[in-house]
Amino acid sequence: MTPDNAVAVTVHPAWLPDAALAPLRAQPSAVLGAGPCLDRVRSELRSGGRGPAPAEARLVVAPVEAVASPSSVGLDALPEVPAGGHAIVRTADRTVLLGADGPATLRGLYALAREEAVGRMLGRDAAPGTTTSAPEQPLRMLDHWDNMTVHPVMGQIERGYAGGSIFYADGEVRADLGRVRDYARLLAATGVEAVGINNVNVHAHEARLLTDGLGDVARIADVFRAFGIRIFLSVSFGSPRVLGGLETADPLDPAVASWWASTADRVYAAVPDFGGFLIKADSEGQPGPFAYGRSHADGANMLAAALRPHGGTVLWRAFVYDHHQDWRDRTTDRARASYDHFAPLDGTFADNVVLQVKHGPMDFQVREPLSPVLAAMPRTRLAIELQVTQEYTGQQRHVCYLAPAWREYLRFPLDGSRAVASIVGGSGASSPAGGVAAVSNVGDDAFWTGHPLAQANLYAFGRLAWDSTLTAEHVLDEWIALTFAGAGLDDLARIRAVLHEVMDGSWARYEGYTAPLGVGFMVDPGTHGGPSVDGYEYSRWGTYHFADRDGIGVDRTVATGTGFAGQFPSPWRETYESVDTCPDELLLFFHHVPYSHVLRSGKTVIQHIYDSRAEAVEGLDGVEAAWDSLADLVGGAVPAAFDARVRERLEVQRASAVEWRDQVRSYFWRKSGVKDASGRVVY
Ligand code: GCV
Repeated sequence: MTPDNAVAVTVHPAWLPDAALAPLRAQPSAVLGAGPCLDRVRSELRSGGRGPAPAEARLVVAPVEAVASPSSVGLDALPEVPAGGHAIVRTADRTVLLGADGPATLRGLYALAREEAVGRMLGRDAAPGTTTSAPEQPLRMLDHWDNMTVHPVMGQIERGYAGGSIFYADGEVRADLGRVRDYARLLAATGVEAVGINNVNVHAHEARLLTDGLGDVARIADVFRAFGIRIFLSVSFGSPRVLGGLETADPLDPAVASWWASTADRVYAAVPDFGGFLIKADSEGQPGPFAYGRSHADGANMLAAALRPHGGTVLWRAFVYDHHQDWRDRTTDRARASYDHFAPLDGTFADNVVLQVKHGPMDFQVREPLSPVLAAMPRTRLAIELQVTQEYTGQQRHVCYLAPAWREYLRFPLDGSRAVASIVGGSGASSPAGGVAAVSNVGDDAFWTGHPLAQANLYAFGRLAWDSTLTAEHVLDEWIALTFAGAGLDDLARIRAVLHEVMDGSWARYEGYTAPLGVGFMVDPGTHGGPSVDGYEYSRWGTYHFADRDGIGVDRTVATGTGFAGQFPSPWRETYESVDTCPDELLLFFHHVPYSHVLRSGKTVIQHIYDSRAEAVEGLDGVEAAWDSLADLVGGAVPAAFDARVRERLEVQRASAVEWRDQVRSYFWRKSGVKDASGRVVY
């Protein structure tokens, strides 16, 4: 019989190969408690019921409520188990893992496997004693921009770079949800607890998941439930018209509210632990309350009322802006839009509404300031939205390990004192809790993420949502230790060194050869791949760099520009307002400066543009050489297919990076007429 967590041979096991669970499976274990997640614990441990009594087992795993007394699990006293988390007690002869509930116990089991793997890699034995772990964020969610059908422009997964959807094929929910089960398992091991299963751009066919498709939605929910993960549906605000035959979707119309209430009743009849609705309204063509002269709070609260009897949540996206701008009009600033729409609504959203705010004010660029909305709504539950799928960060063809970026965002003291992680997590002050959401990077590709190394981003998202104080390097160590758990220690040490060399600096490197100093975009408006320096310059989307013969950048100051800098609380509004204090990496986001402007690094803007594009590409030599140095491990510790895919992508990355370098350097030479002082070739 095939073990029920086995993956097809062609699918890479990512961070849960058998070898990662082997040390736990080798110990005589006892599992207490009942429920789908405890069944999963038993199946992970291969404990078929004939194991030792709990008091004699080497490993005891249980939700705390299932433990009758400390002595029944061989302990003198039971530890405090934090809400949503777990405690691990290690004595000389046993390990006892206690979870707050079934899902937390399962997550704890994966945490134990992780600790074993990292300890093995680093040669560190776990010390006796008690450790506890609790999630920093209540909401830890991955959003899928998956369509059921293949969209003529966007493909099946909007901004997806890893093949088709694991949920849908040929316009239907897949009959075989085996990949979904394996995915749920991977997510549970990172701490993710919620998944949005369809694109926020809700097309006509997918809209029906909410009604006709509920049986299939329930099948997906069943798969995730076994891993302690709730599901959400993206819904169209226009559903009462599109699906319900009403003439309006006006949130204040009683017939509309009643349609949503009875629809929610049917959803919960099919999926009792359904998470709620994720909604993109009045954004990029999606319907919303503005059409009826209503506010976003009116819209969100009406949906919240429909979900409230069932304990559901509305995740309302704050990504609202005018995408029909005129490039000639310098007064409209897309960066301002989200704050202008939402900050005045603080305190008016129902308590089962979470406002989901992209990390930056624009759109997941490789460098943006934090969104000031995150500091402007202390009486609203907020979630920061990150992007694991690499829409603007190399499309899973370039190595771009994003944990350093996410950690920077989550630890940034945006309201002057508290880190963003605390603001959204609701700790340390009166703000109510929201959490962290991100757009997934997974498809039906054999490596899940197209680029095998992009798996580390998916892993890191869950881990940083759990604990944003973890360093990016540590999270990478965890991913390496688990993913290569089957490697001998010497090989593992080499793999570890190489992957740090390839990945630690990859976000900075990607930024180095693409759009400079926070100015953003410079990509093709359709695919969002680059380079296309003027791709958006005369478009309607509000994303401009304003380069001319004298200078570049967007004046977003209060004094002379769009005023966006003034949306930040102190000290950031002053920091960004002044060209003297604005960090170099954000200079062109906030200021239009001459090419001769001297950065705090001591270089002029133009020389920085020239040098950093070239140096970033030169940095790829080291990356490629590092990967090459593992050649003798290929077919052994490094699977041949993994190596082949990485090599293929490194080649594509180099070609693309060279194109970025040469086009950006040539563009600015032609605009400015200023020579590159380094003497490198400019075309
Ligand atoms: C799902 C960007 C992307 C769109 C995406 C949108 C969003 O604009 O390019 O594909 O739509 O963000 O976040 O809603």
